[in-house]
Amino acid sequence: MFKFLKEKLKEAVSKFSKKLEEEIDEPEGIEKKWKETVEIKEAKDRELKEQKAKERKEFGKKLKEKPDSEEKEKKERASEGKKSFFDRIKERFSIRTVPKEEIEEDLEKAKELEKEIIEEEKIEEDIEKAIKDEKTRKDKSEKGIGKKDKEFEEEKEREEKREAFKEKKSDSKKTEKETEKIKDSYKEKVLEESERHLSKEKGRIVQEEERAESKEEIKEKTKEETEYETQEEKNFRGFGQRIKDIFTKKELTEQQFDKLFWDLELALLENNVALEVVEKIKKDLKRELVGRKLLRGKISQEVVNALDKSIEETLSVENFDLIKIIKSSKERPFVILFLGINGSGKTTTIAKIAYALKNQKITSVIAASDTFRAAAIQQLEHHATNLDVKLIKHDYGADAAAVAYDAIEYAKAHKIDVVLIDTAGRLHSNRNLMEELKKIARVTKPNLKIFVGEAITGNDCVEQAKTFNEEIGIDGIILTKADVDEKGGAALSMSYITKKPIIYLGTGQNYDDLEIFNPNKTAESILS
Ligand SMILES: Nc1nc2c(ncn2[C@@H]2O[C@H](COP(=O)(O)OP(=O)(O)O)[C@@H](O)[C@H]2O)c(=O)[nH]1
Ligand SMILES: [Mg+2]
Repeated sequence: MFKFLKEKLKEAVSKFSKKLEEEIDEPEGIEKKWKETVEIKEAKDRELKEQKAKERKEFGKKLKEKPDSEEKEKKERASEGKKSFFDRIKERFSIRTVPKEEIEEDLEKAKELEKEIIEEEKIEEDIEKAIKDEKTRKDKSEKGIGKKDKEFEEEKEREEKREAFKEKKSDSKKTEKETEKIKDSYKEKVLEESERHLSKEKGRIVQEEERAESKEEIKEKTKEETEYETQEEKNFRGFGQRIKDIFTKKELTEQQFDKLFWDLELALLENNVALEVVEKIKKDLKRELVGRKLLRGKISQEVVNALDKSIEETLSVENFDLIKIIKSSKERPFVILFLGINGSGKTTTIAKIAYALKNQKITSVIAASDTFRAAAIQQLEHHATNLDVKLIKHDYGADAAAVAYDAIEYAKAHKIDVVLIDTAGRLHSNRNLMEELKKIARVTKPNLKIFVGEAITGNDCVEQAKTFNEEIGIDGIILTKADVDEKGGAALSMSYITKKPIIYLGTGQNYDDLEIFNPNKTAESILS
């Protein structure tokens, strides 16, 4: 069952999905547009990267201008700050710029100078002493003349000493001047160095200020750039998504859908799916697919999902389990009337049900109400004997309703649970036979009226069920010959059109070839 429908549907769905994709996708166009978009984005990225790299390089260069031991110097500056500026300069100068030898030389000179000054003081002392001595001598000579020559010689000697001292003193003055000169140049050097240091320091401060400013500038710029970047990114993403949406998620119009649905429609019709059901499926798919943004590559799945849902709906008429209903019913005997055209499988199906009831320990009696054909009675007799089930029969041509009535009476008398009434097949267009069926129904007041139809007749079967339902009223359907029906359209359409459940599927000519019909499983098996 459903073999052809399944194959055809699969084929049609894939064809339909492919066409849908083509219709809404225009692959080349998208690819080209998408490529262009990506190229623009890549170029923009590159430009931004280069700009960033340049900024980084400049920033790095500026940073490099900083002294290596910036921290150390800062600390030094802090401690130095406590000292006076000039002292600091002097200290730096003496430490850093005057060579050791020069200082030692200066010290040596200063020592010599000191020595000379001490000596000079000593000579001055001597002179003062000599002057004093002279005075004393003069006083003495006034007192005594004999010592005159000796004193004269002494005087001469002193005179010589004085001259030598004078010479030495001028020498010493010369040295003093030189020292002064050295001292001056020393002072000059200090001043010069301090000046230089001062300007250097000033320069460094200016530089540092500049650096801080540029740092701030770069920081500001980077921030700006990042902000710009994010906005740019956002814009691009929005743009990209929009493009993608336009080309991969396109809405399918109703006209497009109608044009494309044709393959699917044909597949359904060819497989005996009733026109009404085809229309319903079309409507469902349209609702699911038209006007919705469909995603590229997911169309086939969306179509399958929509079809699956529609088919499940088509089959979803409240189902019932015959055996359970009989078991739970207090009505005894429980009367079931079987209806359907000639050769649909009523007699065979009745035998199958009697067998199933027997297996459930439910007793039954069969009413041979098909008095229209002689062979029908014999056929039932054969089954009844096989199954060891009571058969109530009248002669060929007898009143069908009377046979059914007898069967019910028999069941009542023998406490038999179920009465199964076979009827003569008749075309649904045959008025007289329909009237006879109505009479049987009136007389027997069946608990259930079951339509038996051949699955393979497809739409005909659906039409018959419709008519029987309208004329007599049916409670459920048994579809026979499902084992030879490869299309499955009737099974799909029957319940949707009659609003009656399919109770069983006849799947062969043996007594146990009767399957409970499961709508969900069927929907699954059609689309799996
Ligand atoms: N393959 C197959 N044949 C069936 C099935 N049910 C009935 N038949 C055959 O269909 C023919 C007609 O069946 P019958 O019960 O006489 O139909 P009736 O005229 O409605 O009583 C018989 O040859 C049956 O064996 C079924 O489920 N599968
Ligand atoms: Mg029959």
